[in-house]
Amino acid sequence: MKKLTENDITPENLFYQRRKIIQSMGVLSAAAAFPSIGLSKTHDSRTALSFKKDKNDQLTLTPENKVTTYNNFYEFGVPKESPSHYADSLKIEPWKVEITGEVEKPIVLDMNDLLTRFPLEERIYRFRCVEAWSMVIPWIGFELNKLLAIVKPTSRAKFVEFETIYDPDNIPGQKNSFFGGGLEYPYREGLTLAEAMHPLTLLSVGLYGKTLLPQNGAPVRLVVPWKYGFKSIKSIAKIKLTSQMPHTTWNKLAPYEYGFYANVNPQVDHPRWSQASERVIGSGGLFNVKRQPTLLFNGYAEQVAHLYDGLDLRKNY
Ligand SMILES: Nc1nc2c(c(=O)[nH]1)N[C@H]1C(S)=C(S)[C@@H](COP(=O)(O)O)O[C@H]1N2
Ligand SMILES: [Mo]
Repeated sequence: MKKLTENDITPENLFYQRRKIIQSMGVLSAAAAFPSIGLSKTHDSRTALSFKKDKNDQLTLTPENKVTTYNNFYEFGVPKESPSHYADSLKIEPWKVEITGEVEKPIVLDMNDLLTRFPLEERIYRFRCVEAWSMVIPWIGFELNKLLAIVKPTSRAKFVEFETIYDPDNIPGQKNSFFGGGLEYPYREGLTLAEAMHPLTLLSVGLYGKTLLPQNGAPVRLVVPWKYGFKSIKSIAKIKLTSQMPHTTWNKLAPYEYGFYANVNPQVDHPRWSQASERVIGSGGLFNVKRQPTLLFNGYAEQVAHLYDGLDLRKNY
């Protein structure tokens, strides 16, 4: 998979180093070289949300400008800064999310439903990408189980499959496979029903007090804080309850590297790099981004370990 990732080729400190060198040449302005940094957006689609505050003050938040400019959203290009440049082309109005499959009451939610039907709450969660970097993000959303309670899964429902919007006319990576990192689109992810029902599993419609920017998966994305970030699928258009384990995008591309479970685990390395520690995005100075140990289940073991009783976490990576 992530055949070559930004992590392999452009560590963040190198990126800044590059930018400094270009600035110091005095020829190019930083804005010309890195439009996302030098130019603020001419318009900002975000609106303020009302929500119940998370009282958790144990974690140090990643600066908002990192959360919105250091992204993985391959539909809008592979380099970390690409989604913040290009994801504005995502058409989010009107938006519909279909919930179908093994349910008694299939429904379609529109934008208004997503923002008003379920009381919104803030959740300050650790976020750990499989590429060994991490953030702490104040998400806003509601528990997926609240939505599942409305559609009523049948007794045959064992898994939940998620699909990102498919709209190649407005999503460059879906039109051009090279731009889109060679993934098969639409992007798909999945959870077991028990994982989907867990109170930590969030459908997020915002972060830092406002609705999501497109690069973060507007208008609605999944957040599963104890799993690697690729499980947290963005810009969801379809949710389907199934009896069979769903095909998921990264697992299909490179099954040996990306499992269905993808639980954060410092003891199970990625075949091409260690998962024992992680770079803390936004920490330290330009040249000394902090590293910290990776935590089992990303620090949520107490809440989620029971979901995997009797499962070999090495085999089921
Ligand atoms: N549709 C879609 N969802 C996606 C991705 C993607 O490329 N396409 N990347 C995943 C990966 S690898 C990560 S780490 C997170 C990044 O979320 P963030 O950019 O909001 O931090 O989104 C996940 N969801
Ligand atoms: Mo990721």
